[in-house]
Amino acid sequence: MRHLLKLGLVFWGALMSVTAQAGYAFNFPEPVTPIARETLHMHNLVMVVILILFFAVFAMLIYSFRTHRKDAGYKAATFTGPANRKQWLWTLAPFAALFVIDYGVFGIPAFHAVVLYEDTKTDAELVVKVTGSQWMWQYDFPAEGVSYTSRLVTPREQIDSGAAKGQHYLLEVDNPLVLPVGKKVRFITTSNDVIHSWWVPAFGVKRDAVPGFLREFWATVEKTGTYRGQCSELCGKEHGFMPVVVNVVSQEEFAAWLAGKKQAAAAAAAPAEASTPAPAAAQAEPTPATAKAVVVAKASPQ
Ligand SMILES: [Cu+2]
Repeated sequence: MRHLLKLGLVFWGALMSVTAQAGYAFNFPEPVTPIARETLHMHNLVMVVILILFFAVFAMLIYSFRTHRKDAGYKAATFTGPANRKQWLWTLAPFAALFVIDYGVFGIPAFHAVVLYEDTKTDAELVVKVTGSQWMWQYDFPAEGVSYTSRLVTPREQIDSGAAKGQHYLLEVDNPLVLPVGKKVRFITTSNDVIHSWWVPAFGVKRDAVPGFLREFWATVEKTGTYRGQCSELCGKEHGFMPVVVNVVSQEEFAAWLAGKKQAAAAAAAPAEASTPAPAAAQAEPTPATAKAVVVAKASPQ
């Protein structure tokens, strides 16, 4: 027993020193949306309750092993089911406790979190369509007529270990999604080819982008900043190369960015219209987007 205690103390000490050194490195990212906060709250609640149960059950087990030993003269009971009131109580009390914990302590907040997650429409101020493709994201602001793709920009040398890896290795894109702070954004997601999943851990939302279906989620980001995530549904050989980057900015900055995007879209459309009589010339000049796609395709390993 003394050895067991010593071993436990050593293990506990090691665990504490690791967590102390790492600070919050092992914790979840700071939640920045109501859903992320509620999810983290649920997780913490469940962890506390199951840890209490774990230690209580193990304490009882160890006590029973020690006290009811055969070499201590203990005789095993012969009954096979609850026979009197006391035994019925000991049988039903844990069942009742688990019932209350499952359906009350966990069930009510979990139900609330799910209802909150599904409420994509109430007071939504902006709609963003997110389309997954092998292997990039397309963002559309349908009401504003803005549409663009977002691709990985980490140089191939870093991926092939020919160069030192950058700070945001595999988590950097050419055109990040830009969102206004404090506004409820309704996301509609779908896919062009296989199932992808748009995931930003700090937002606490993740929903599969399924070809042929429109699925929804929402986020009200409460803090400006750059948030990074990844595709989280295995979608092919470059599944790990289609990150998500979201810049959350003030309402004014967002309006300015959106106006700039609209202007760029109008400018891109104008020469295309002018060159309609000569389509051969238009084909010969690749746009920056298609040129990049060719480079990416050539650089990817076979
Ligand atoms: Cu994907």
